[in-house]
Amino acid sequence: MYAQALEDEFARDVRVGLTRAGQKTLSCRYFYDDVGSALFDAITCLPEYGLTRSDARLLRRHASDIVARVPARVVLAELGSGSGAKTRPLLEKLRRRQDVVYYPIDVSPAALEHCARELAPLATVVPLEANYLEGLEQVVERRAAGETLLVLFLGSTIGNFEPDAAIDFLAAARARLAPGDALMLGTDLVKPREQVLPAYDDPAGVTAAFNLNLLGRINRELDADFDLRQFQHLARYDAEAQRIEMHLLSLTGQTVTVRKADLVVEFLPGETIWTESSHKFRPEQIAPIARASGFRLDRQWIDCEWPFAESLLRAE
Ligand code: AVJ
Repeated sequence: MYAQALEDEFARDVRVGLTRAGQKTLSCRYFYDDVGSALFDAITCLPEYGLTRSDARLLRRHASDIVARVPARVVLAELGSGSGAKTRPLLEKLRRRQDVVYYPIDVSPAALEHCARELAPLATVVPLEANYLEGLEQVVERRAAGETLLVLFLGSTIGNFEPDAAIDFLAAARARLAPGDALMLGTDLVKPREQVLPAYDDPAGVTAAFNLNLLGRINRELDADFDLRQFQHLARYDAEAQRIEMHLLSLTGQTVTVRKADLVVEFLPGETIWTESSHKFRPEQIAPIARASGFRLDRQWIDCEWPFAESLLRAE
């Protein structure tokens, strides 16, 4: 999509989210500009945020096992590859068996460049700058006869979707695949509140900066005048809904103008903007999600240090 169309879409989403009756919202999709991506990388290094290390540990530990479960002549695609660091052990194992083609799919050109540079020695890297489903379509178009696809969807990004939307998304991915193709789904698991909450409310304030940067991005890209010092990061855990919620709390009554969204918006003191939900899963919830979206759960690997699951789903 062209830059202008992307900006229009951003402006539209901001207008809709901030004029909604009741709870104001902004989409977590917009966290990841250059500043936000750098802050997310910093989050993954925090001692409180075990998620990324757990994901990487599972893929490292079980790389041989995973590779043994996918047929020869597999092609790898990754939805939201970022720098591709977690994928390296899989490529290392696979290349002993076959030449590997790897399609990282990401909306960030910087991430794709980083990923291509890191992994080019291990595989033929074909970066696709696209959203997940568009990118997947491009991969499928390039598939040769006899090739199987292994799609990686790691990092518990699926947890950002509402439960129904998660199934819709996986079904849409499944619709682009053929029977026998596979999807590796990384999901953060339910864990004690004392373990999960600090991961989203770290004492150094990195997650707070990540959350507040969304307002900074709106200022920069949509010519707005949010005073970031008048908002506060808030993370809460809803155990029943199995999700972390992140909000931005308005510290005073204030009026904000977003010029490129034709918007003037009032905040009451104590009012919040809901910016992200991060759903957590129980291991036994994955098989029904897989079935509801046209897959079968083939195998699951779990890390107990930071409860997290990799689930290999097979397209039926
Ligand atoms: C990249 C979506 C997995 O939900 O844990 C990190 C994003 N938000 N800290 C998550 C995030 C706050 C992250 N995901």
